[in-house]
Amino acid sequence: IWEYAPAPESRDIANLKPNYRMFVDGQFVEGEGEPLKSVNPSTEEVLAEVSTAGSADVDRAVKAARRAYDKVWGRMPGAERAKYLFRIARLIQERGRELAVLESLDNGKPIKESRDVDVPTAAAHFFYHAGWADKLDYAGYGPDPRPLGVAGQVIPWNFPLLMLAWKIAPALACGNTVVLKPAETTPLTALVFAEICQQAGLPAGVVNILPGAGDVGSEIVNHAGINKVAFTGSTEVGKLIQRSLAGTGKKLTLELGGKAANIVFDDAPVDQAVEGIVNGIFFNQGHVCCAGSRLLVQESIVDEVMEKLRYRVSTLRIGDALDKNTDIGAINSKEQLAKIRELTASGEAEGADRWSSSCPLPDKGFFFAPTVFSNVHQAMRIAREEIFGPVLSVLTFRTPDEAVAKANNTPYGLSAGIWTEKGSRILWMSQKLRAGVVWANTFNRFDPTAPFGGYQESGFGREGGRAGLEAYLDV
Ligand code: TXE
Repeated sequence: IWEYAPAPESRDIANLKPNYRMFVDGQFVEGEGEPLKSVNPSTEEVLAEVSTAGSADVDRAVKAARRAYDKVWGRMPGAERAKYLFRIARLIQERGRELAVLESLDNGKPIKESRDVDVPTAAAHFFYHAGWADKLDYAGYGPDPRPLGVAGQVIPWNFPLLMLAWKIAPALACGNTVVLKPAETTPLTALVFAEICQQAGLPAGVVNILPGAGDVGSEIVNHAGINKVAFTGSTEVGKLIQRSLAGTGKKLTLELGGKAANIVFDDAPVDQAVEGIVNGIFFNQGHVCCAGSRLLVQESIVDEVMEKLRYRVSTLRIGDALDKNTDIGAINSKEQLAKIRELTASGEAEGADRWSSSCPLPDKGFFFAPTVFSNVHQAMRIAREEIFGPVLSVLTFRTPDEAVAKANNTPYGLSAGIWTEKGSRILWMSQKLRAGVVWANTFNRFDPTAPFGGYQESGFGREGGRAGLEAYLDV
């Protein structure tokens, strides 16, 4: 099944440079921190050295963002801001192939995903928010919206460019300026985005990009000059940030982990559901906060679903991210691979039945075969904890009430999926499920017009849609 002629995308398109510098006040500059090495997880080779920020750099960036806010961006008419956002959106499209190849090199995600999902959706976020910028000046929007000031934004490594777009586009549309830290394992597309800001003629200081590890993130969010913090990452760090901001008056939105239920009823078209299950958990190696990591199948069809699912998963191709045939790329880092191995070992130890695809794995790189656990109980760690990898836990249910109870039996609440032909059931379930987004007969659909965000320990605040703007406005 897996023999095919490799057709890799050329890495030359990424225009890789040996060194990348941080972006402060409209300039690329060396940081005072220890440079980090960004690694290609498909091959373990070092891609580039990246300078990182020290405390003085964070301070400089926040002050540059404040100046840009006070003197230019915060007082610019919305229609003018829109022009910059439209320009950025078009430049993301123009440089789309370069960004896609660079993203796949740095992150390990299959080129067909970075090309067809990450890059176009990032551009779509800028187009969408460009459309809002001038509407905010219109009295009909609502009670006198005002920007907040300087936003400190910290993003993870699973969708580096797309998470940047989710953060920067609404902030800029509303008239805020930004200091953003990309994740330490995936800083490269953020720095190409900084070039795009220069190309678009964005005034100096409106966007500042500071690579570095968690300590830099912590310095940014705790800097007194920051008015609003937006974080996407682990629940653990989200809670730390929430605690450290208590009493500061800073606005905060958190987009944290998840353990989504993907629920298949016995009236669902099984082949379509199987595609949705596969997409739900194996898209982006399962490095997705809203991944459908718990499959709940109605008991009467579990054998049929499992048979079709195993066959389908066994056809997925695992390999180099730049190979256009790759379905499942590399795990982003050695640390994440170790976490996935530890949690899957716990699943076996706790008595679940493990099945993994026998697709050969490349000799080098951080790879993990897609894995399905059956005979899973709700108390097991693999049913409760976010694995953030290509690992699915299958549970069963008999009635819709039982499905809701099991789906909601989690401290998280980011997303859920339902597969059924019954429209009334979709409406009923989507009211009962405690999740920020409920997909019906589809999964992992993202659109800038739709607010995205969690309940409970998945965080609070929304990104996208009108609700997403409100995170960057005072009214
Ligand atoms: O996350 P961290 P990690 C989950 C997923 C994964 C686990 C650990 O389960 O296995 O988290 O991943 C920055 N103050 N998610 O360790 O540490 C850090 O530098 C400020 C789900 O990579 O939360 C990076 O830029 N910032 C998630 C970002 O936070 C800090 C996506 C995320 O890293 C900081 C990623 C601090 N004290 C992981 N410490 C999702 N919701 O999609 C670290 N950072």
